[in-house]
Amino acid sequence: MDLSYEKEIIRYAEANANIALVKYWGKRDEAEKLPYNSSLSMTLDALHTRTAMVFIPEKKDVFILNGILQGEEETKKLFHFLKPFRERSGKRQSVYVNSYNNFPTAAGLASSASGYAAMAAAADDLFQTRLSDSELSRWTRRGSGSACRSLFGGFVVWNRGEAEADSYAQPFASADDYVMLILLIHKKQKKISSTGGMKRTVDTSIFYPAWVKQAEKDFAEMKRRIMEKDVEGIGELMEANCLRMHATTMGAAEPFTYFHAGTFEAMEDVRNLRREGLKAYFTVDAGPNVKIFCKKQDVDAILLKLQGKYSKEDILVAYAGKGVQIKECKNWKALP
Ligand code: 2P0
Repeated sequence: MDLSYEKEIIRYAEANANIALVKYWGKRDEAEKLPYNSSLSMTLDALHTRTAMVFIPEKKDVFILNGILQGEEETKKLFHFLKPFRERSGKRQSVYVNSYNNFPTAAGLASSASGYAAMAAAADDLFQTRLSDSELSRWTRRGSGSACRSLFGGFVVWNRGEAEADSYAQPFASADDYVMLILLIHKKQKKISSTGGMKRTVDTSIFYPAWVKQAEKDFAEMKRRIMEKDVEGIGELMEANCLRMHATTMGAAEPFTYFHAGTFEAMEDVRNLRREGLKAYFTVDAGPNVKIFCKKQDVDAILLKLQGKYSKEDILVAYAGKGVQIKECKNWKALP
């Protein structure tokens, strides 16, 4: 594949991943990706996707992800995602998209969140659609639900909304006092995608109605605790909400779990940190890795304890990230 289009890249969009403290789990509308419940996340500076997009004189779009030319299925998804940008702008040219993540793809580290957020911002910039924040979030949501939250920095809320038009994310509060540590338990691609796992849960889990009912309460309560800067309250509710989400998968037909043995062990390690007086709390997404939430001032003490058991390379330290940004570059290949 001729990658000479790389030379034409002078701008790109950079979006951070986000980790939910109150999870998005289940869609009431698959095509529009409308959730059953509202969710709340923290945007993380350490994990990002960079996406560059330029017009090309080809018949079809070209999509390169992490240096690998994507096949028909992924390119079709991209084409579908870009449709509204083309319709709104009237610009029909094909595009060359070059995108990469600075972290493992599809291992429960929210690669689709930063991926689609960067894609939407790059498209908005290239097609000059100049969407409002809420509209950009709605269009991003159609790519991947959690991505609509990655457009913004700090703590972000995604209100489920009553209809398509009011289901989008908004910045909620600063998360500058907090840190999310990411313990890499397993870096390989997961067996059950979050989209697939969510659908199986919605369709078959006997626990799903209870999840929906409780998640909306958790969402309201989490907002209160964040405003009160109550780290223990935030952490305890974050853990409970995470375990409630994962419980739904075990009530599905057929039952499944994203947890590995190492996930359980890491959760217990976090509880042990608390027994030793440190305020550390876990959450787990649609993959085996464990994220640990704490205050900035406690991060060194927590790292010291964790490093007795986990290697340095397996612990990422993420501070509050910013919202999506458009950046200029002279040499795409030379970017760090
Ligand atoms: C979240 N997850 O709130 C939850 C918690 C995983 C567990 O959002 O089908 O990739 O593309 O809308 O956004 C992952 O699901 O799913 C996710 P789609 P998405 O972060």
